[in-house]
Amino acid sequence: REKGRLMSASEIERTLVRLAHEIIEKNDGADGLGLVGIKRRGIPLAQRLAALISSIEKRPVDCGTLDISFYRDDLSTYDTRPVVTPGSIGFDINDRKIILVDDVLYTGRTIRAALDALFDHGRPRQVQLLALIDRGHRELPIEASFVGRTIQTTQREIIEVKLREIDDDEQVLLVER
Ligand code: 3GP
Ligand code: 5GP
Ligand code: MG
Repeated sequence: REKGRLMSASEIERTLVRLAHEIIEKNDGADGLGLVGIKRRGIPLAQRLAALISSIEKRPVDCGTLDISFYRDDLSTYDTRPVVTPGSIGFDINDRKIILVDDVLYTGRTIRAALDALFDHGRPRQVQLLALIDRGHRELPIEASFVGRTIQTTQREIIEVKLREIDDDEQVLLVER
């Protein structure tokens, strides 16, 4: 059941522009930077941010992806951890400043798993975290370096993130389970 709209398409766009500037400000430019989007909706967000940073700084910005669905430590049905698909990140992360990008930050378990998967690919110099929405309810000591919106939610609420690349629609909704 829909309870309201949290962000419109233009609000998402403006927030991404602001986040791109924050990333550049915190990192003194785009030198050594690499973005990594976490499957599904983190991927188009990372690609848009990389394009924004690239046009602001007038230089290419690496952008890769991670599929961490098999890495979640709460999925006990998987008794072995799968090997990471080689080349999913697509650039050398060694000594780079990596920004993990996800749409919604919740318990933090996905990010913990993403860090595991990331370090299977190499040794970044630093890892930062960006979430479009922080909905609270962390179960691990993980916080985002860059946040689009902080939304206090109940456990029964869900943030529905719709992005044009995946959903043919673009907005953020608050939904009751
Ligand atoms: P995403 O992969 O595009 O980010 O976790 C898989 C998908 O399920 C996520 O999409 C997310 O949109 C959706 N989802 C919505 N609410 C929840 C939730 O409370 N927990 C999890 N794990 N996923 C959720
Ligand atoms: P975690 O609980 O590990 O922080 O989040 C698990 C995954 O589900 C992450 O990819 C996160 O983006 C997604 N997720 C968790 N809660 C929500 C939510 O309310 N809405 C959406 N769209 N994704 C969510
Ligand atoms: Mg997500």
